[in-house]
Amino acid sequence: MDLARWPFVTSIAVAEEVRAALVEGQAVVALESTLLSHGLPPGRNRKVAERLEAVVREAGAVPATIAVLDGQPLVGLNAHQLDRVCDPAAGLVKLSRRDLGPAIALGKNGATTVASTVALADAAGIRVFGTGGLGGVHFPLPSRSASWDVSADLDALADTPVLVVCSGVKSVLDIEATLELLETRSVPVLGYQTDMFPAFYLRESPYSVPWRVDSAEQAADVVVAHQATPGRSGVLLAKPVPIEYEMDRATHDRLLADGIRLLAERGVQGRDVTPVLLEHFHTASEGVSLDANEELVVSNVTLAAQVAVELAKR
Ligand code: PSU
Ligand code: MN
Repeated sequence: MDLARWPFVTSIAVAEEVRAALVEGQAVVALESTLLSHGLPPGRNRKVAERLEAVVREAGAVPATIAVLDGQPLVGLNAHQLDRVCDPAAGLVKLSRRDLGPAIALGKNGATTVASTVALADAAGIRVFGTGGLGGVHFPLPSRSASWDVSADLDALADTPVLVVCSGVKSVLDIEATLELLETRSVPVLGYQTDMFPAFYLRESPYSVPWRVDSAEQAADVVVAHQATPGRSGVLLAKPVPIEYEMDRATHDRLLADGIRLLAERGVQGRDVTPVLLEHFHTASEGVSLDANEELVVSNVTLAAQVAVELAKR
């Protein structure tokens, strides 16, 4: 036990079912709460929360949705806690990893991003996490030569030995720079049944993945082998949105251009960028992007559960 981390670990409330599965060495999949509270509209988010937990169970694993409620980090939520996460009236703050301390100390309600979910999952002993899209490197503002808006999700992957299953990064990001940074930080990037890195609503970005796997077994093999190499980085497994839900590229590019203009006009910055952009897509596409978002998360979480089941056998 790393004594320096002990106070943090004991402050986390792990749900009984999750704790039992971890003790028995059974498969557990961590799920984030930001995509529910800040990425999907009220009502719809609660249904998605339930669907995600259901697909994890169908695959033979235990779901652990992660959030902070009343200053308490929770790993595994009951129905009432999921209600609160999905209720806009509960006023959940979007918490990156750096926000965990303040939220705990000040007794806040918060939704965890990839970065903070991965940190809490790791502290609880969970090795697999499924989500929609990873944060990444934003394009620089016109006033700057380089971007300083780089998601903490990348740092979390760089120093947390967790498998993250997602559909790449949102197309508003600088995908090329994001992939470069993942290389610098020694995070292996695997394409699931694809040679191209996906772009969230679209199945392909113009960039190839360094490695490809074609089954959950192969992905589990890579995780085990990677964790035996020096360092504490995680693994990124990228699975494209299911083909029948991929957005039309022309529509996508138009909405993206409008979205970027909207962000500039409204002066949206920092942690509000992603939620505002997702909202714009969902409204302007009349729900087409919402369906795509839901289906890609469900498909990623299903794959995460399959890999977790494989890992539990080893
Ligand atoms: N995937 C989704 N919807 C989301 C997100 C991911 O389908 O809302 C969230 C995740 O929580 C991710 C965050 O960590 O977007 C990235 O935010 P930022 O770019 O501010 O780091
Ligand atoms: Mn950011």
